[in-house]
Amino acid sequence: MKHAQSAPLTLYTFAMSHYSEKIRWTLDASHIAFTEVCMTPVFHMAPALAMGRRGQTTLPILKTPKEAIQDSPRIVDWLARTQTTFALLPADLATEVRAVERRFDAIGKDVARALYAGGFGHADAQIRDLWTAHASPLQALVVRVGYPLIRWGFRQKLQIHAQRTALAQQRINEAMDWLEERIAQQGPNLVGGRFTVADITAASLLAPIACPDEHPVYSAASYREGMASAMRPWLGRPALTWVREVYARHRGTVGGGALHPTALAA
Ligand SMILES: N[C@@H](CCC(=O)N[C@@H](CS)C(=O)NCC(=O)O)C(=O)O
Repeated sequence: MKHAQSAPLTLYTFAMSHYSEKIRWTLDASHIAFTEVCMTPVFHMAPALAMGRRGQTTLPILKTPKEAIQDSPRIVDWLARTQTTFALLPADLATEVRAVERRFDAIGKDVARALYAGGFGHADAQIRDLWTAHASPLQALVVRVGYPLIRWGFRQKLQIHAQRTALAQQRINEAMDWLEERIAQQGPNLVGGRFTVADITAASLLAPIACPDEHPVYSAASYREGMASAMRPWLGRPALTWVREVYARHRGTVGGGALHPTALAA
């Protein structure tokens, strides 16, 4: 049975994660109150495993009074099932919306891969700052001292090497090609002339490259400068203009209460 939001929800995220932004935005756009807990890489693993109970360490995780839901499409399922104010997955468009959601979820790791591949080495200071922006003093010390090792771990996990990074670029290009063709045919909403989870997913997953002004992390000067060379292959793409326009039109206030843009703006 659907019910209006009454009990508190907690969203566990990384501030800079595009999958986290997808759910943060979905909650904001649905006027569902939540508290955000921004986690620190490495230190997120044990809590994510314990909460998710799926043998996975990914964020976002949405904690409700009854359960913890890991994986953004599963969170969307839960919102659709339970929340009366959730109107971003109209029944008559659901199949198509979910297909577009899957299409852009599928390039999330490629976006991370491409950005870290370009950022590691010459934007390490910015990446260290991002990884420690919400850390306790002890966590920050561990991440700063252990940065070379953690970076190595990221390289292994995301398979950051020339061949895989080239494939990531190609897959991002294909997603942008699809998006540009779609908006040329259908106008600014990707499905059914309405703002849906399809638009939120595509815009969120490409936001780390589009750097919309409304996003507290991607709008920071240090982020934009640090990632500039990694983002260069897509400079001027209409798909990124679309992302910025969707943010300007629909993003509104960023909720959750845990993002501290000033900490990242230097
Ligand atoms: N399928 C997942 C993917 C989420 C994901 O890959 N999250 C990344 C951050 S952008 C993450 O948590 N990485 C750390 C880890 O895997 O331990 C979803 O849609 O929520």
